[in-house]
This record gives sequence, structure tokens and C-alpha cells, in this order.
Amino acid sequence: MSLPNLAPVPELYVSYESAQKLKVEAASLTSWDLSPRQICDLELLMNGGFNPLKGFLSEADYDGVVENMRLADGTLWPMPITLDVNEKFADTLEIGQDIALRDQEGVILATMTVTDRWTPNKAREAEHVFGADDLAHPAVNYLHHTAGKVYLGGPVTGIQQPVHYDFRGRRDTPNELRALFRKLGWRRVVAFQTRNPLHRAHQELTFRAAREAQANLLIHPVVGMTKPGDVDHFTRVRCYEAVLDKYPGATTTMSLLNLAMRMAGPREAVWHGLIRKNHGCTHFIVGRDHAGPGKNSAGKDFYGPYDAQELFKQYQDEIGLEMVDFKHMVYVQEKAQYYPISEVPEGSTVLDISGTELRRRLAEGLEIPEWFSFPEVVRELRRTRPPRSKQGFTVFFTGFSGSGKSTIANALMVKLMEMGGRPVTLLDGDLVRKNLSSELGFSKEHRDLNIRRIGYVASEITKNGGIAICAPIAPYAATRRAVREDVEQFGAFVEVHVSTSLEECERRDRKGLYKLAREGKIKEFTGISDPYDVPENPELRVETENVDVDNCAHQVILKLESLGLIAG
Ligand code: PPS
Repeated sequence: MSLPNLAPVPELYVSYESAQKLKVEAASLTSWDLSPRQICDLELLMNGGFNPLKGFLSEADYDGVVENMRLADGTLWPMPITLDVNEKFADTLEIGQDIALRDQEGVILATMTVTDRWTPNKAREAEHVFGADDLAHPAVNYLHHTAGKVYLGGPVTGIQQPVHYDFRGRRDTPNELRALFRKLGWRRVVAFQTRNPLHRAHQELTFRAAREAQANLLIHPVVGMTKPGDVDHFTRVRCYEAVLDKYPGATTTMSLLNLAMRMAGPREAVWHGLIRKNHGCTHFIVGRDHAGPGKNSAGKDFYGPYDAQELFKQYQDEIGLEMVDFKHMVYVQEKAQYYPISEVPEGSTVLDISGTELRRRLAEGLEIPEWFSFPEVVRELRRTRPPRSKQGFTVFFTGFSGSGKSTIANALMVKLMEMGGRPVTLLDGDLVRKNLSSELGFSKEHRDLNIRRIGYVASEITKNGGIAICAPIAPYAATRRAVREDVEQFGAFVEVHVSTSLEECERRDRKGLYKLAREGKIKEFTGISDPYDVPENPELRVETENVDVDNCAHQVILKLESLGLIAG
């Protein structure tokens, strides 16, 4: 491998003076408010992290990338970097028009000349890029449920970098890293990509990888968007800083990468390689199941464990980066040190703690041994991931009007308050409609808005360590799923289906609404003239016929205990 060319990579920014002028001109352009993922993509487009891309992909480039990982001119590029927008916005545009790209506070970051506008075949994109059109894949789910219907393509002119207030000193553009390597005389640099906290085994394997490649080491964690459910980047960076001290001085550095990962396994590995090449690295560690998305909807892995390594190897020369194999390190008790699993001395006792086991120990407040991780790292993780019995959570009741949701929710609230320890908030359907959603009716759109608002409040309560009890009808499965995702970023989501039959609810008709609905005096009434998707896999289903309220609430308490959310 030749020595690295550490000359600057091309950026898409204009000079400071031009940017000031352009900013004023751009203020009168039609503008698009970028999503968090688009902001990440734009940052790496502008700073050269996605070199040779000059903007969001054109349709021809997109087709090439989707079909065979190549831009229209044949250059290797495995990931579609597209500006997805809604149809309403797309319809207002003319081809050739300049638009302003704004961050979430409205700051103009760039302009883009729209050269292409098309409606992509998302199923094809999912099949080719992610390997299956399966919503269990986080990027496929994003593609179908979050990304807009229309894609825009065209060159970007950079005005300013997205603003970051956190860890500013740890964020480097490709050119800043190149300059640093030049200054330090680092000719060979092995990059380690990560979205997880590092423990002793990672420290051992990265140090070994660097030694084998006779290179310096760049810990290059992703702090943009990772897999839903990952440890937040604030905590991770504090952990990485602690681990950084464990490497021999001047061998290793760390820089944060504002990348929005797609969890696309093999293609993602190639993409990560190209990005690291742009950041001036010469080697890249690719491990087992690199950027793996987890299980598909049939419970199987999306990709084979070594698919990423194989694809990377195949394109290594074109990427211009050498792959370093990631060794699975285990702790050998008798030797009190780490070994690659293939080099363990015969007859010795091997210790290992899997990611799942670590999460269990953290969740249950159990011991995490010193041989496994550094005390500073464990302390940080315990601070952000207290045991489940001290975390916030949400209980989400769903069921027909009059099914008994509110009554059980009230009883549950009182029982939890009697136990004490965490603040409890009841977001009852009627209460929410009075205080949060008073302008909304019962169309699908309005019900969705109502439930998303409840989900937002519940996720904030959960994040801050409280208990949210929600009791709306929430008739649509897709909306309940979205709320689950919002909440599960911060704590447990316990769905309770109050499964009282429609006949029974109508027989009770506590508020006289069913009668009015039958007479057509109330429109779009759930169960009568509007659908209700019965939850397929709720954490709990409670029957209310012939069971008193106290017993129903007690069933929920038992469930919460079995999930470890309240101490037994
Ligand atoms: S939803 O679908 O989740 O947004 O509904 P929710 O906010 O829980 O509000 C349901 C309560 O509103 C009353 N109500 C109706 N329900 C269903 N369909 C229609 N068209 C309707 N119009 C009014 C009804 O009293 C519900 O109260 P609960 O507490 O569920 O009995």
C-alpha cells in the first residue's frame, strides 16, 4: 500500500466572504428544513467526508448506486445519499431552481441547485441496498415511514457547518484530521468505527490491530445517528475519553464523526471505508457483523457474520484502505490477560460477557467485573442506565371507548403512588383531549396527532425517570408502534390491551355515546363506524368482564414486577 496522500480533500464550502453574501441572497429562496439525518448527510457532503460526491445524488447516480454500488461515471459509492422531501414541497419546484437548506432552527447551511426530481421505487432501494424490503431493518423502516416520497438531487454549495455545542474540540473535518496526521507525522493510521461503549476487549483488539498494521490508531466513533436503542453519544464520548487514557501516550487519538448510520452491513462497511479514506486513514478495522441491523422479521440475521469483511476485501483496492481483521478477544483467567479467541492456551478458563449479558447486568444493577471493563466506563454507564427499577417507563392502555381503560389507569396510578419512588403522571384520553388536543376531532389524521402528542409527553416523562400512564383509545397499530419507538429510546413501553368486547362496551354505554353513534349522530366512532386494530403482541391483555378493577390494576402491577420495572 502506498503512503497516504494527506493533501486536502475537496470541500463544498465557499469562502467566508462569499458565504456572507450567499446567506443574504439565499434568505429569499424557497427553503427546505432538513431532517436530523439530512443534516448529518449534508455535513459530510460539505466537509469532504463523502468525497467525491458534490451534492445529493442525481437520479442517474442514485440508480447506479442502488443497482451496482457505482455512480453514473463508474466511481464506487455504496450508499444512496438523497434529499427526500414531501410531494407538496416537490411540486412547488422547477428543475434548475436554487433552494436554501436550513437546519432545525432555520439557519441556512447551504444552497442546492435542483437538477433532478423523481419518485423512487423504495421497495427496490430496500432490496438492493439493505438486502430485503423488511421493516424490521431500521433503515428500511426509515425509508418507508420517515423519508419523503420524492427525492431531489443536485449540487450543493456550502455556506456553513451545522452548529454543534457539544464536544467541539473532539469534532474534526476530514481536512482537520489530515492536517493533524501530517503534523504528528502519522503515515499509517488505522481507524476504528464504533457506536458502542468500549470495554477492555475493544481496547486490546484496537491496540493489537494498530500494532499489527504498524500504524497509529484513530478511534472514530459515530455520534450522528446510530441504531435506535443505542447508548446516547454524550455518555459514550465520556466513556471513550476514559478509555483513551489507557493507550500508550501518543499512539492513539479520537475524533467524533457526525455520520447518520444506516446499519447496512456489507455496503455500510464499504461506505465507512471510503469515509475513513477521506479522513486520511490508511487502514480500517472491520469486524464480525459490521454495522449489523439485528434480526429480520423472521428472526434471522439480515447478513452473514462475515459478509461485510468479504465485500470490503473485494473492493479494498478501490476504496484505497487496507482492511484489518477484528479479532474476537476473550479474557483468560489463569493468565489474567486478553487473547484472541483463536490463540487461547489449551485448557485455560475463558471469560467473556456478551452485549446482552452486559445490558442485563446494568438493567438489574448487578456486578460488572474489573476484568471486563474499566471502572470509569462502568460508572458512566450506570449513571445513564440506572437499573430498570429506577428508570422511567410508560404504561400505555388501549381499547374501545368504555372498555375500562381510564378506571384501571386511575387505580394503577394510585397503587404506584402508594409505592412511591417515582413521580406518576396520568395521560387519560379525555384529559388529554381537554388540555393538549382541544382543537382535534376524530379523523384518522387528528387521532394520529393526538396519540403522537401523548407519545411525546410520555417519552419526555420516561426520559426524566417518571412513570407515564396513558389511556387513549389509540385505534391504529402503526401509530402505537411509533409511540413505542419514541418511548423505548428512554425506557420501557408496556402496552396493555383492555380487551373488553365491543358488545360489552356498547351494553355498558356509560356515556351514551354508542347509542348516538348507532343513530349516526356521532360520526367516525371507534368500533361502530371507525376501525380498531387489535394489538397483536401487547405486553399484557386484561379482561374486564367479571373481573373487578382492583384485580385488573393488580395484573398490571404483577407485569411491571416481572419486567423488573418495580421492585417485587
Ligand atoms: S383516540 O382515537 O385515541 O384519539 O381517542 P381518545 O383521545 O382516547 O378519545 C376518546 C374519547 O372521546 C370520546 N369520543 C369518541 N371516541 C371514539 N370515536 C369518536 N368518534 C368519538 N367521539 C368522542 C369518547 O368518550 C372516548 O372516551 P373513552 O374514555 O375512550 O371512553
